[in-house]
Amino acid sequence: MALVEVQVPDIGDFDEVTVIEVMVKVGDTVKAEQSLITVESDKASMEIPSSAAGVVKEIKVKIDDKVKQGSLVLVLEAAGDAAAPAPAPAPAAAPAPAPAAAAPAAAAQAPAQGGGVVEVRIPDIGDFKDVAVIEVMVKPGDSIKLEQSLITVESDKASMEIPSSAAGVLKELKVKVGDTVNIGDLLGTVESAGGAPAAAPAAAPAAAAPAPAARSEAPAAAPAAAAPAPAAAHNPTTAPTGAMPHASPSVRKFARELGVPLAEVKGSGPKGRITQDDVQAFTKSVMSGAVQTKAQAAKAPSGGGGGGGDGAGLGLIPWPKVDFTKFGEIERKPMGRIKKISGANLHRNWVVIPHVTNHDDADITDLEAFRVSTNKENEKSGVKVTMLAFLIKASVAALKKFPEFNASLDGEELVLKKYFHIGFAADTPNGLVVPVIKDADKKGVLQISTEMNELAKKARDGKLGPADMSGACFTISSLGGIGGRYFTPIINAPEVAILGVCKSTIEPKWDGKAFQPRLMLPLSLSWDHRVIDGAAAARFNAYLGQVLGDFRRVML
Ligand code: CAO
Repeated sequence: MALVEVQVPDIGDFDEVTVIEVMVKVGDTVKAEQSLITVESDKASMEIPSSAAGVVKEIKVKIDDKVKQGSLVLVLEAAGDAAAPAPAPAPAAAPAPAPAAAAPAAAAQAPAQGGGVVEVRIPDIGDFKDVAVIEVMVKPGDSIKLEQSLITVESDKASMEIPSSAAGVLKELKVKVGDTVNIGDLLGTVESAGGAPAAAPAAAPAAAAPAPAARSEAPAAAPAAAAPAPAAAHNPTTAPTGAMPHASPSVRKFARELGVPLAEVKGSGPKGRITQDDVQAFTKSVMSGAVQTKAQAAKAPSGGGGGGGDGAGLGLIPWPKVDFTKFGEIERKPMGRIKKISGANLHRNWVVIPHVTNHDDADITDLEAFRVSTNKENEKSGVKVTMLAFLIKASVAALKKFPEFNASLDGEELVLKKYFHIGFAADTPNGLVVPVIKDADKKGVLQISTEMNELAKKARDGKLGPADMSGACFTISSLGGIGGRYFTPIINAPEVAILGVCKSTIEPKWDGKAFQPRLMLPLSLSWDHRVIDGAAAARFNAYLGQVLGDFRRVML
Protein backbone atom coordinates (compact mmCIF):
# COMPACT_ATOMS: atom_id res chain seq x y z
CA MET A 1 0.00 0.00 0.00
CA ALA A 2 1.52 3.27 -1.03
CA LEU A 3 0.71 6.77 0.03
CA VAL A 4 -0.64 9.12 -2.59
CA GLU A 5 -0.78 12.88 -2.27
CA VAL A 6 -3.93 14.43 -3.69
CA GLN A 7 -3.45 17.98 -4.86
CA VAL A 8 -5.69 20.71 -6.15
CA PRO A 9 -5.78 20.20 -9.91
CA ASP A 10 -5.89 22.92 -12.54
CA ILE A 11 -8.74 25.17 -11.48
CA GLY A 12 -8.56 27.55 -14.30
CA ASP A 13 -7.44 31.08 -13.90
CA PHE A 14 -8.10 31.34 -10.21
CA ASP A 15 -5.08 32.28 -8.16
CA GLU A 16 -6.40 31.28 -4.83
CA VAL A 17 -9.72 29.89 -3.74
CA THR A 18 -11.14 29.36 -0.29
CA VAL A 19 -11.97 25.95 1.12
CA ILE A 20 -15.61 26.16 2.19
CA GLU A 21 -16.36 22.52 2.84
CA VAL A 22 -14.36 19.40 3.72
CA MET A 23 -16.41 16.37 2.76
CA VAL A 24 -14.25 13.54 4.09
CA LYS A 25 -12.48 12.66 7.29
CA VAL A 26 -9.45 10.61 8.25
CA GLY A 27 -10.24 6.90 7.91
CA ASP A 28 -12.83 7.37 5.16
CA THR A 29 -12.56 5.19 2.09
CA VAL A 30 -12.82 7.32 -1.00
CA LYS A 31 -13.27 6.43 -4.63
CA ALA A 32 -11.35 8.01 -7.48
CA GLU A 33 -13.12 11.20 -8.47
CA GLN A 34 -15.15 11.33 -5.28
CA SER A 35 -15.50 14.96 -4.18
CA LEU A 36 -13.18 15.77 -1.29
CA ILE A 37 -13.54 19.48 -0.67
CA THR A 38 -15.52 22.38 -2.06
CA VAL A 39 -13.67 25.56 -2.92
CA GLU A 40 -15.12 28.91 -3.75
CA SER A 41 -14.01 32.08 -5.43
CA ASP A 42 -16.10 35.19 -5.75
CA LYS A 43 -17.73 33.86 -8.91
CA ALA A 44 -17.73 30.10 -8.69
CA SER A 45 -17.72 27.19 -6.37
CA MET A 46 -16.48 23.78 -7.31
CA GLU A 47 -15.84 20.42 -5.78
CA ILE A 48 -12.32 19.05 -5.92
CA PRO A 49 -12.30 15.33 -6.66
CA SER A 50 -9.87 12.70 -5.52
CA SER A 51 -7.35 11.64 -8.09
CA ALA A 52 -7.08 8.16 -6.58
CA ALA A 53 -9.05 5.62 -4.58
CA GLY A 54 -7.98 4.70 -1.08
CA VAL A 55 -8.24 5.42 2.60
CA VAL A 56 -7.76 8.97 3.88
CA LYS A 57 -4.68 9.08 6.10
CA GLU A 58 -4.19 12.81 6.60
CA ILE A 59 -6.17 15.88 5.65
CA LYS A 60 -4.02 18.88 4.89
CA VAL A 61 -6.67 21.57 4.51
CA LYS A 62 -9.39 23.00 6.66
CA ILE A 63 -12.31 25.34 6.13
CA ASP A 64 -11.25 28.89 5.24
CA ASP A 65 -7.79 27.81 4.03
CA LYS A 66 -6.72 29.34 0.74
CA VAL A 67 -5.61 26.84 -1.88
CA LYS A 68 -4.47 26.93 -5.49
CA GLN A 69 -3.35 24.53 -8.15
CA GLY A 70 -0.85 22.11 -6.62
CA SER A 71 -1.88 22.69 -2.99
CA LEU A 72 -1.88 19.45 -1.03
CA VAL A 73 -5.42 18.43 -0.08
CA LEU A 74 -4.84 15.12 1.61
CA VAL A 75 -2.80 11.95 1.75
CA LEU A 76 -4.38 8.66 0.79
CA GLU A 77 -3.31 5.11 1.33
CA ALA A 78 -4.00 3.95 -2.16
CA ALA A 79 -6.35 1.03 -2.72
CA GLY A 80 -4.65 -2.06 -4.15
CA ASP A 81 -1.91 -1.17 -6.57
CA ALA A 82 -3.73 1.93 -7.62
CA ALA A 83 -1.00 3.83 -5.91
CA ALA A 84 0.14 4.90 -9.29
CA PRO A 85 0.18 8.59 -9.67
CA ALA A 86 -3.06 10.28 -9.88
CA PRO A 87 -4.85 10.29 -13.16
CA ALA A 88 -5.39 13.62 -14.76
CA PRO A 89 -7.62 15.83 -12.72
CA ALA A 90 -11.19 14.70 -12.91
CA PRO A 91 -13.49 16.72 -15.06
CA ALA A 92 -15.22 17.88 -11.94
CA ALA A 93 -12.35 20.18 -11.28
CA ALA A 94 -12.28 21.51 -14.75
CA PRO A 95 -11.52 25.14 -14.81
CA ALA A 96 -14.31 27.42 -14.02
CA PRO A 97 -14.41 30.62 -15.92
CA ALA A 98 -12.60 33.44 -14.33
CA PRO A 99 -14.60 36.51 -15.03
CA ALA A 100 -11.83 38.32 -16.76
CA ALA A 101 -10.56 35.26 -18.54
CA ALA A 102 -14.03 34.44 -19.67
CA ALA A 103 -13.84 37.19 -22.15
CA PRO A 104 -11.95 35.46 -24.97
CA ALA A 105 -14.92 33.67 -26.41
CA ALA A 106 -17.00 36.75 -26.20
CA ALA A 107 -14.34 39.29 -26.75
CA ALA A 108 -14.48 38.76 -30.46
CA GLN A 109 -17.85 40.40 -30.40
CA ALA A 110 -16.81 43.15 -28.06
CA PRO A 111 -18.34 46.46 -28.93
CA ALA A 112 -16.52 48.87 -31.07
CA GLN A 113 -15.76 52.09 -29.29
CA GLY A 114 -18.65 53.86 -30.94
CA GLY A 115 -21.38 51.53 -29.60
CA GLY A 116 -23.75 49.18 -31.45
CA VAL A 117 -25.44 45.87 -30.63
CA VAL A 118 -23.10 43.04 -29.66
CA GLU A 119 -23.68 39.41 -28.94
CA VAL A 120 -22.69 38.01 -25.58
CA ARG A 121 -21.90 34.32 -25.66
CA ILE A 122 -21.00 31.63 -23.15
CA PRO A 123 -17.23 31.70 -22.73
CA ASP A 124 -14.92 28.73 -22.29
CA ILE A 125 -16.28 26.92 -19.26
CA GLY A 126 -13.74 24.15 -19.16
CA ASP A 127 -14.73 20.56 -19.73
CA PHE A 128 -18.33 21.08 -18.84
CA LYS A 129 -21.00 20.27 -21.37
CA ASP A 130 -24.71 20.96 -21.19
CA VAL A 131 -24.56 22.84 -17.92
CA ALA A 132 -27.87 23.97 -16.50
CA VAL A 133 -28.82 27.60 -16.10
CA ILE A 134 -29.96 27.87 -12.50
CA GLU A 135 -30.31 31.60 -12.20
CA VAL A 136 -30.80 34.56 -14.50
CA MET A 137 -29.66 37.75 -12.84
CA VAL A 138 -30.66 40.31 -15.44
CA LYS A 139 -33.58 41.18 -17.67
CA PRO A 140 -33.92 43.03 -20.96
CA GLY A 141 -33.66 46.75 -20.38
CA ASP A 142 -31.12 46.40 -17.57
CA SER A 143 -27.91 48.35 -17.78
CA ILE A 144 -25.03 45.94 -17.66
CA LYS A 145 -21.47 46.59 -16.64
CA LEU A 146 -18.53 44.88 -18.20
CA GLU A 147 -17.93 41.60 -16.35
CA GLN A 148 -21.18 41.86 -14.47
CA SER A 149 -22.56 38.40 -13.74
CA LEU A 150 -25.49 37.65 -16.03
CA ILE A 151 -26.45 34.09 -15.24
CA THR A 152 -25.33 31.25 -12.99
CA VAL A 153 -24.75 27.81 -14.43
CA GLU A 154 -24.27 24.61 -12.54
CA SER A 155 -23.00 21.09 -13.17
CA ASP A 156 -23.06 18.39 -10.49
CA LYS A 157 -19.69 19.53 -9.24
CA ALA A 158 -19.46 23.24 -9.76
CA SER A 159 -21.52 26.34 -10.11
CA MET A 160 -20.29 29.52 -11.69
CA GLU A 161 -21.45 32.92 -12.72
CA ILE A 162 -21.11 33.90 -16.35
CA PRO A 163 -20.00 37.49 -16.78
CA SER A 164 -20.88 39.93 -19.52
CA SER A 165 -18.23 40.63 -22.11
CA ALA A 166 -19.81 43.99 -22.89
CA ALA A 167 -21.23 47.00 -21.12
CA GLY A 168 -24.48 48.60 -22.17
CA VAL A 169 -28.20 47.93 -22.12
CA LEU A 170 -29.37 44.34 -22.37
CA LYS A 171 -31.61 44.16 -25.45
CA GLU A 172 -32.43 40.50 -25.59
CA LEU A 173 -31.93 37.55 -23.30
CA LYS A 174 -31.71 34.17 -25.01
CA VAL A 175 -31.61 31.83 -22.03
CA LYS A 176 -33.91 31.04 -19.16
CA VAL A 177 -33.67 29.03 -15.96
CA GLY A 178 -33.65 25.32 -16.77
CA ASP A 179 -31.94 25.70 -20.17
CA THR A 180 -28.68 23.91 -20.74
CA VAL A 181 -25.81 25.78 -22.32
CA ASN A 182 -22.42 25.13 -23.83
CA ILE A 183 -19.45 27.20 -24.85
CA GLY A 184 -20.34 29.63 -27.62
CA ASP A 185 -24.09 29.64 -27.00
CA LEU A 186 -25.73 33.01 -27.39
CA LEU A 187 -26.65 34.51 -24.05
CA GLY A 188 -28.10 37.75 -25.23
CA THR A 189 -27.44 41.00 -27.02
CA VAL A 190 -26.21 44.22 -25.48
CA GLU A 191 -26.50 47.67 -26.96
CA SER A 192 -23.10 48.99 -26.27
CA ALA A 193 -22.68 51.92 -23.96
CA GLY A 194 -20.39 53.52 -26.44
CA GLY A 195 -17.17 52.33 -24.93
CA ALA A 196 -17.83 53.50 -21.42
CA PRO A 197 -18.08 50.24 -19.60
CA ALA A 198 -17.74 51.59 -16.12
CA ALA A 199 -20.47 54.15 -16.31
CA ALA A 200 -23.57 52.03 -16.49
CA PRO A 201 -25.19 51.73 -13.08
CA ALA A 202 -26.76 48.42 -12.22
CA ALA A 203 -30.49 48.37 -12.11
CA ALA A 204 -31.27 48.46 -8.47
CA PRO A 205 -28.74 47.27 -6.01
CA ALA A 206 -29.98 48.71 -2.81
CA ALA A 207 -26.70 48.66 -1.00
CA ALA A 208 -24.13 50.78 -2.77
CA ALA A 209 -21.26 48.37 -2.51
CA PRO A 210 -17.81 49.84 -2.81
CA ALA A 211 -16.45 49.39 -6.29
CA PRO A 212 -14.34 46.27 -5.75
CA ALA A 213 -17.17 44.60 -3.96
CA ALA A 214 -19.19 44.69 -7.12
CA ARG A 215 -17.09 41.69 -8.08
CA SER A 216 -16.28 40.04 -4.83
CA GLU A 217 -19.79 40.11 -3.48
CA ALA A 218 -21.50 39.52 -6.76
CA PRO A 219 -24.57 37.73 -5.44
CA ALA A 220 -25.55 40.52 -3.12
CA ALA A 221 -24.78 43.24 -5.62
CA ALA A 222 -26.62 41.59 -8.46
CA PRO A 223 -29.63 43.45 -9.73
CA ALA A 224 -32.73 43.01 -7.71
CA ALA A 225 -34.33 41.31 -10.69
CA ALA A 226 -32.27 38.23 -9.88
CA ALA A 227 -34.99 36.89 -7.67
CA PRO A 228 -38.31 38.11 -6.54
CA ALA A 229 -38.10 40.00 -3.31
CA PRO A 230 -39.04 37.77 -0.44
CA ALA A 231 -42.67 38.05 0.40
CA ALA A 232 -43.67 39.03 3.89
CA ALA A 233 -41.56 36.85 6.10
CA HIS A 234 -43.50 33.74 6.91
CA ASN A 235 -40.83 32.25 9.10
CA PRO A 236 -37.40 33.00 10.44
CA THR A 237 -35.65 30.98 7.77
CA THR A 238 -36.03 33.40 4.94
CA ALA A 239 -32.72 34.03 3.25
CA PRO A 240 -31.26 37.41 3.97
CA THR A 241 -30.95 38.67 0.42
CA GLY A 242 -33.06 38.48 -2.66
CA ALA A 243 -30.15 37.04 -4.59
CA MET A 244 -29.25 33.46 -5.28
CA PRO A 245 -28.72 31.47 -2.10
CA HIS A 246 -25.11 30.86 -1.26
CA ALA A 247 -24.47 27.09 -1.32
CA SER A 248 -22.09 24.58 -2.83
CA PRO A 249 -23.19 22.49 -5.84
CA SER A 250 -23.58 19.35 -3.75
CA VAL A 251 -25.80 21.19 -1.28
CA ARG A 252 -27.87 22.59 -4.15
CA LYS A 253 -28.23 19.09 -5.57
CA PHE A 254 -29.17 17.71 -2.16
CA ALA A 255 -31.79 20.46 -1.76
CA ARG A 256 -33.18 19.76 -5.23
CA GLU A 257 -33.47 16.05 -4.45
CA LEU A 258 -35.46 16.82 -1.31
CA GLY A 259 -37.47 19.53 -3.03
CA VAL A 260 -36.20 22.12 -0.56
CA PRO A 261 -36.55 25.74 -1.71
CA LEU A 262 -32.98 26.86 -1.06
CA ALA A 263 -33.95 30.52 -1.10
CA GLU A 264 -35.93 29.91 2.07
CA VAL A 265 -33.11 28.24 3.99
CA LYS A 266 -31.00 30.29 6.34
CA GLY A 267 -27.31 29.51 5.96
CA SER A 268 -25.22 28.93 9.06
CA GLY A 269 -21.87 28.74 7.24
CA PRO A 270 -19.37 31.54 6.70
CA LYS A 271 -20.98 34.55 4.96
CA GLY A 272 -24.38 32.91 5.36
CA ARG A 273 -23.46 29.90 3.21
CA ILE A 274 -26.07 27.14 3.33
CA THR A 275 -24.71 23.78 4.47
CA GLN A 276 -26.13 20.29 4.13
CA ASP A 277 -27.04 20.42 7.83
CA ASP A 278 -29.03 23.62 7.19
CA VAL A 279 -31.00 21.86 4.44
CA GLN A 280 -31.62 18.88 6.71
CA ALA A 281 -32.69 21.10 9.58
CA PHE A 282 -35.03 23.00 7.27
CA THR A 283 -36.56 19.74 6.02
CA LYS A 284 -37.01 18.61 9.58
CA SER A 285 -38.72 21.79 10.66
CA VAL A 286 -41.02 21.70 7.66
CA MET A 287 -41.88 18.06 8.31
CA SER A 288 -42.53 18.73 11.98
CA GLY A 289 -44.82 21.60 11.07
CA ALA A 290 -42.66 24.16 12.88
CA VAL A 291 -42.00 25.98 9.60
CA GLN A 292 -43.97 26.28 6.39
CA THR A 293 -42.44 26.82 2.99
CA LYS A 294 -43.83 29.71 1.00
CA ALA A 295 -45.56 27.22 -1.28
CA GLN A 296 -47.21 25.54 1.70
CA ALA A 297 -48.17 28.86 3.22
CA ALA A 298 -49.82 29.85 -0.02
CA LYS A 299 -51.87 26.65 -0.11
CA ALA A 300 -52.63 26.01 3.53
CA PRO A 301 -55.77 27.22 5.21
CA SER A 302 -55.17 29.72 7.97
CA GLY A 303 -54.58 28.54 11.51
CA GLY A 304 -53.13 25.17 12.35
CA GLY A 305 -49.77 26.26 13.73
CA GLY A 306 -47.86 24.23 16.22
CA GLY A 307 -45.55 21.29 16.16
CA GLY A 308 -46.13 17.57 16.10
CA GLY A 309 -46.62 17.28 12.34
CA ASP A 310 -49.96 19.01 12.33
CA GLY A 311 -50.46 18.46 8.62
CA ALA A 312 -51.40 22.09 7.97
CA GLY A 313 -49.83 21.79 4.52
CA LEU A 314 -52.20 18.92 3.77
CA GLY A 315 -55.22 20.92 4.76
CA LEU A 316 -55.87 18.76 7.83
CA ILE A 317 -57.29 19.94 11.11
CA PRO A 318 -54.62 20.99 13.64
CA TRP A 319 -52.71 18.49 15.71
CA PRO A 320 -54.35 18.17 19.17
CA LYS A 321 -52.65 20.27 21.81
CA VAL A 322 -53.05 18.55 25.14
CA ASP A 323 -51.80 19.53 28.55
CA PHE A 324 -50.82 16.03 29.65
CA THR A 325 -49.92 17.20 33.15
CA LYS A 326 -53.62 17.47 33.80
CA PHE A 327 -53.79 13.69 33.67
CA GLY A 328 -50.63 12.69 35.50
CA GLU A 329 -46.89 13.05 35.81
CA ILE A 330 -44.91 13.39 32.61
CA GLU A 331 -41.32 13.87 31.47
CA ARG A 332 -40.26 15.68 28.28
CA LYS A 333 -37.35 14.26 26.31
CA PRO A 334 -35.98 15.80 23.12
CA MET A 335 -35.97 13.51 20.08
CA GLY A 336 -32.49 12.30 19.10
CA ARG A 337 -30.81 13.51 15.91
CA ILE A 338 -31.24 10.25 13.96
CA LYS A 339 -34.88 9.93 15.03
CA LYS A 340 -35.57 13.46 13.86
CA ILE A 341 -33.93 12.93 10.49
CA SER A 342 -35.39 9.49 9.86
CA GLY A 343 -38.76 10.68 11.14
CA ALA A 344 -38.84 13.49 8.60
CA ASN A 345 -37.94 11.06 5.81
CA LEU A 346 -40.45 8.44 6.88
CA HIS A 347 -43.17 11.06 7.16
CA ARG A 348 -42.51 12.38 3.65
CA ASN A 349 -42.35 8.88 2.19
CA TRP A 350 -45.56 7.80 3.87
CA VAL A 351 -47.44 10.90 2.77
CA VAL A 352 -46.10 11.07 -0.77
CA ILE A 353 -45.92 7.41 -1.85
CA PRO A 354 -49.13 5.46 -2.37
CA HIS A 355 -48.10 2.37 -0.42
CA VAL A 356 -49.66 -1.05 -0.76
CA THR A 357 -48.37 -4.04 1.23
CA ASN A 358 -48.62 -7.70 0.18
CA HIS A 359 -48.13 -10.37 2.81
CA ASP A 360 -46.93 -13.84 2.00
CA ASP A 361 -45.05 -16.75 3.59
CA ALA A 362 -41.96 -18.56 2.40
CA ASP A 363 -41.19 -22.14 3.34
CA ILE A 364 -37.60 -21.90 4.61
CA THR A 365 -37.39 -25.35 6.24
CA ASP A 366 -34.58 -26.55 3.97
CA LEU A 367 -32.82 -23.19 3.86
CA GLU A 368 -32.80 -22.96 7.65
CA ALA A 369 -31.29 -26.47 7.87
CA PHE A 370 -28.61 -25.36 5.38
CA ARG A 371 -28.00 -22.14 7.34
CA VAL A 372 -27.57 -24.04 10.61
CA SER A 373 -25.16 -26.54 9.05
CA THR A 374 -23.21 -23.73 7.32
CA ASN A 375 -22.82 -21.96 10.65
CA LYS A 376 -21.56 -25.20 12.24
CA GLU A 377 -18.99 -25.65 9.48
CA ASN A 378 -17.91 -22.02 9.80
CA GLU A 379 -17.86 -21.93 13.57
CA LYS A 380 -14.10 -21.41 13.60
CA SER A 381 -14.13 -18.59 11.05
CA GLY A 382 -16.48 -16.63 13.25
CA VAL A 383 -18.76 -15.62 10.38
CA LYS A 384 -22.32 -16.23 11.49
CA VAL A 385 -24.93 -16.34 8.77
CA THR A 386 -28.46 -15.18 9.59
CA MET A 387 -31.54 -15.45 7.40
CA LEU A 388 -31.12 -11.81 6.43
CA ALA A 389 -28.03 -12.56 4.33
CA PHE A 390 -30.00 -15.16 2.35
CA LEU A 391 -32.85 -12.68 2.01
CA ILE A 392 -30.49 -10.11 0.52
CA LYS A 393 -29.27 -12.62 -2.03
CA ALA A 394 -32.81 -13.85 -2.78
CA SER A 395 -34.01 -10.26 -3.22
CA VAL A 396 -31.33 -9.65 -5.82
CA ALA A 397 -32.66 -12.65 -7.78
CA ALA A 398 -36.20 -11.23 -7.57
CA LEU A 399 -35.04 -7.73 -8.54
CA LYS A 400 -33.31 -9.20 -11.58
CA LYS A 401 -36.49 -11.00 -12.59
CA PHE A 402 -38.71 -7.96 -11.94
CA PRO A 403 -36.60 -4.94 -12.94
CA GLU A 404 -39.32 -2.36 -12.22
CA PHE A 405 -38.69 -3.08 -8.52
CA ASN A 406 -35.06 -2.05 -9.00
CA ALA A 407 -36.04 1.42 -10.08
CA SER A 408 -36.75 5.00 -9.02
CA LEU A 409 -39.27 7.51 -10.25
CA ASP A 410 -37.78 10.66 -11.72
CA GLY A 411 -40.59 12.92 -12.84
CA GLU A 412 -42.38 10.98 -15.53
CA GLU A 413 -39.48 8.65 -16.14
CA LEU A 414 -38.56 5.42 -14.47
CA VAL A 415 -34.85 5.04 -13.77
CA LEU A 416 -34.02 1.33 -14.06
CA LYS A 417 -30.85 0.40 -12.20
CA LYS A 418 -28.40 -2.17 -13.47
CA TYR A 419 -26.68 -2.44 -10.10
CA PHE A 420 -27.93 -4.19 -6.98
CA HIS A 421 -27.24 -2.34 -3.74
CA ILE A 422 -29.42 -3.59 -0.90
CA GLY A 423 -30.13 -1.60 2.26
CA PHE A 424 -31.04 -3.22 5.55
CA ALA A 425 -32.73 -1.46 8.43
CA ALA A 426 -30.65 -1.63 11.59
CA ASP A 427 -31.95 -0.83 15.02
CA THR A 428 -29.44 1.21 17.04
CA PRO A 429 -29.63 2.84 20.46
CA ASN A 430 -29.97 6.18 18.66
CA GLY A 431 -32.62 5.12 16.20
CA LEU A 432 -33.14 3.47 12.86
CA VAL A 433 -30.43 3.60 10.18
CA VAL A 434 -30.15 1.84 6.82
CA PRO A 435 -26.64 0.71 5.86
CA VAL A 436 -26.22 -0.58 2.33
CA ILE A 437 -24.56 -3.73 0.98
CA LYS A 438 -23.15 -2.62 -2.33
CA ASP A 439 -23.14 -4.92 -5.37
CA ALA A 440 -24.89 -7.73 -3.53
CA ASP A 441 -25.26 -9.58 -6.83
CA LYS A 442 -21.49 -10.03 -6.99
CA LYS A 443 -21.10 -11.31 -3.42
CA GLY A 444 -21.69 -14.66 -1.78
CA VAL A 445 -23.83 -15.12 1.32
CA LEU A 446 -20.74 -15.42 3.55
CA GLN A 447 -19.30 -12.14 2.30
CA ILE A 448 -22.69 -10.46 2.65
CA SER A 449 -22.89 -11.74 6.25
CA THR A 450 -19.41 -10.43 7.03
CA GLU A 451 -20.20 -6.99 5.60
CA MET A 452 -23.58 -6.91 7.33
CA ASN A 453 -21.93 -7.60 10.68
CA GLU A 454 -19.37 -4.87 10.09
CA LEU A 455 -22.01 -2.35 9.00
CA ALA A 456 -24.36 -3.28 11.86
CA LYS A 457 -21.50 -2.77 14.33
CA LYS A 458 -20.62 0.58 12.78
CA ALA A 459 -24.31 1.51 12.98
CA ARG A 460 -24.53 0.63 16.66
CA ASP A 461 -21.32 2.58 17.35
CA GLY A 462 -22.72 5.60 15.47
CA LYS A 463 -19.87 5.42 12.98
CA LEU A 464 -21.69 4.95 9.68
CA GLY A 465 -20.66 7.51 7.09
CA PRO A 466 -22.93 8.85 4.35
CA ALA A 467 -21.28 6.50 1.84
CA ASP A 468 -22.29 3.49 3.99
CA MET A 469 -25.91 4.55 3.78
CA SER A 470 -26.34 5.73 0.23
CA GLY A 471 -27.16 4.19 -3.11
CA ALA A 472 -29.63 1.50 -2.06
CA CYS A 473 -31.97 0.10 -4.72
CA PHE A 474 -34.18 -1.89 -2.36
CA THR A 475 -34.36 -2.22 1.40
CA ILE A 476 -35.06 -5.09 3.77
CA SER A 477 -36.37 -4.44 7.24
CA SER A 478 -36.03 -7.59 9.30
CA LEU A 479 -37.71 -7.92 12.65
CA GLY A 480 -37.15 -11.66 12.52
CA GLY A 481 -34.78 -11.66 15.46
CA ILE A 482 -37.42 -9.93 17.58
CA GLY A 483 -40.84 -11.25 16.68
CA GLY A 484 -44.12 -10.22 15.15
CA ARG A 485 -46.16 -11.63 12.32
CA TYR A 486 -46.50 -9.06 9.54
CA PHE A 487 -46.14 -5.30 9.29
CA THR A 488 -46.19 -2.49 6.75
CA PRO A 489 -42.66 -1.26 6.11
CA ILE A 490 -42.42 2.29 4.76
CA ILE A 491 -40.68 2.61 1.41
CA ASN A 492 -37.27 4.25 1.58
CA ALA A 493 -37.56 6.88 -1.19
CA PRO A 494 -36.48 7.09 -3.93
CA GLU A 495 -36.74 3.30 -3.90
CA VAL A 496 -40.05 1.81 -5.00
CA ALA A 497 -40.36 -1.22 -2.74
CA ILE A 498 -39.25 -2.56 0.62
CA LEU A 499 -39.40 -6.01 2.15
CA GLY A 500 -40.44 -6.47 5.77
CA VAL A 501 -39.58 -9.78 7.41
CA CYS A 502 -40.88 -11.20 10.67
CA LYS A 503 -40.06 -14.19 12.84
CA SER A 504 -40.30 -17.61 11.24
CA THR A 505 -42.46 -20.21 12.97
CA ILE A 506 -43.16 -23.89 12.49
CA GLU A 507 -46.61 -24.36 11.00
CA PRO A 508 -48.58 -27.37 9.82
CA LYS A 509 -48.65 -27.47 6.03
CA TRP A 510 -50.78 -29.91 4.05
CA ASP A 511 -48.66 -31.86 1.54
CA GLY A 512 -51.64 -33.57 -0.10
CA LYS A 513 -51.66 -36.50 2.28
CA ALA A 514 -50.85 -35.16 5.71
CA PHE A 515 -49.89 -32.06 7.62
CA GLN A 516 -46.17 -31.57 7.81
CA PRO A 517 -44.30 -29.25 10.19
CA ARG A 518 -42.70 -26.57 8.00
CA LEU A 519 -40.73 -23.48 8.99
CA MET A 520 -42.58 -20.51 7.49
CA LEU A 521 -41.12 -17.03 7.11
CA PRO A 522 -43.60 -14.12 6.97
CA LEU A 523 -42.81 -11.61 4.21
CA SER A 524 -44.42 -8.17 3.87
CA LEU A 525 -43.66 -6.34 0.65
CA SER A 526 -44.63 -2.65 0.46
CA TRP A 527 -44.59 -1.18 -3.04
CA ASP A 528 -45.20 2.13 -4.72
CA HIS A 529 -48.45 1.80 -6.64
CA ARG A 530 -47.42 4.58 -9.02
CA VAL A 531 -44.73 2.28 -10.36
CA ILE A 532 -45.77 -1.26 -9.53
CA ASP A 533 -49.06 -3.08 -10.11
CA GLY A 534 -50.60 -5.46 -7.62
CA ALA A 535 -50.13 -8.47 -9.89
CA ALA A 536 -46.41 -7.74 -10.28
CA ALA A 537 -46.05 -7.37 -6.52
CA ALA A 538 -47.79 -10.70 -5.90
CA ARG A 539 -45.50 -12.33 -8.48
CA PHE A 540 -42.41 -10.75 -6.90
CA ASN A 541 -43.36 -12.06 -3.46
CA ALA A 542 -44.25 -15.48 -4.81
CA TYR A 543 -40.95 -15.70 -6.68
CA LEU A 544 -39.05 -14.59 -3.58
CA GLY A 545 -40.81 -17.39 -1.68
CA GLN A 546 -39.80 -19.91 -4.37
CA VAL A 547 -36.16 -18.80 -4.21
CA LEU A 548 -36.12 -19.07 -0.42
CA GLY A 549 -37.85 -22.46 -0.70
CA ASP A 550 -35.21 -23.74 -3.09
CA PHE A 551 -32.13 -21.55 -3.03
CA ARG A 552 -30.68 -23.22 -6.13
CA ARG A 553 -32.94 -20.81 -8.07
CA VAL A 554 -30.52 -18.00 -7.17
CA MET A 555 -28.19 -19.48 -9.75
CA LEU A 556 -30.76 -19.43 -12.55
N1 CAO B 1 -36.99 -15.73 12.09
C1 CAO B 1 -36.50 -16.32 13.18
N2 CAO B 1 -35.32 -16.01 13.73
C2 CAO B 1 -34.61 -15.04 13.14
C3 CAO B 1 -35.03 -14.40 11.97
C4 CAO B 1 -36.28 -14.78 11.45
N3 CAO B 1 -36.78 -14.20 10.37
N4 CAO B 1 -34.11 -13.49 11.62
C5 CAO B 1 -33.12 -13.56 12.51
N5 CAO B 1 -33.42 -14.51 13.43
C6 CAO B 1 -32.61 -14.90 14.55
C7 CAO B 1 -31.16 -14.98 14.17
O1 CAO B 1 -30.87 -16.22 13.56
C8 CAO B 1 -30.50 -14.82 15.51
O2 CAO B 1 -30.65 -16.02 16.20
P1 CAO B 1 -29.50 -16.57 17.21
O3 CAO B 1 -29.23 -15.45 18.16
O4 CAO B 1 -30.09 -17.76 17.80
O5 CAO B 1 -28.34 -16.85 16.35
C9 CAO B 1 -31.39 -13.80 16.19
O6 CAO B 1 -32.66 -13.88 15.52
C10 CAO B 1 -30.89 -12.38 16.17
O7 CAO B 1 -30.61 -12.01 14.84
P2 CAO B 1 -30.02 -10.58 14.56
O8 CAO B 1 -31.10 -9.58 14.67
O9 CAO B 1 -28.85 -10.36 15.41
O10 CAO B 1 -29.44 -10.69 13.10
P3 CAO B 1 -30.13 -10.37 11.72
O11 CAO B 1 -29.11 -10.66 10.71
O12 CAO B 1 -31.44 -11.03 11.56
O13 CAO B 1 -30.39 -8.79 11.76
C11 CAO B 1 -29.96 -6.49 12.06
C12 CAO B 1 -29.35 -7.87 11.87
C13 CAO B 1 -28.86 -5.48 12.23
C14 CAO B 1 -30.79 -6.14 10.83
C15 CAO B 1 -30.88 -6.53 13.28
O14 CAO B 1 -30.11 -6.72 14.44
C16 CAO B 1 -31.76 -5.34 13.46
O15 CAO B 1 -31.31 -4.25 13.80
N6 CAO B 1 -33.08 -5.55 13.22
C17 CAO B 1 -34.08 -4.51 13.42
C18 CAO B 1 -34.47 -3.87 12.12
C19 CAO B 1 -35.57 -2.87 12.37
O16 CAO B 1 -35.58 -2.15 13.34
N7 CAO B 1 -36.53 -2.85 11.45
C20 CAO B 1 -37.68 -2.03 11.63
C21 CAO B 1 -37.61 -0.92 10.68
S1 CAO B 1 -39.11 -0.11 10.56
O17 CAO B 1 -39.13 0.72 11.91
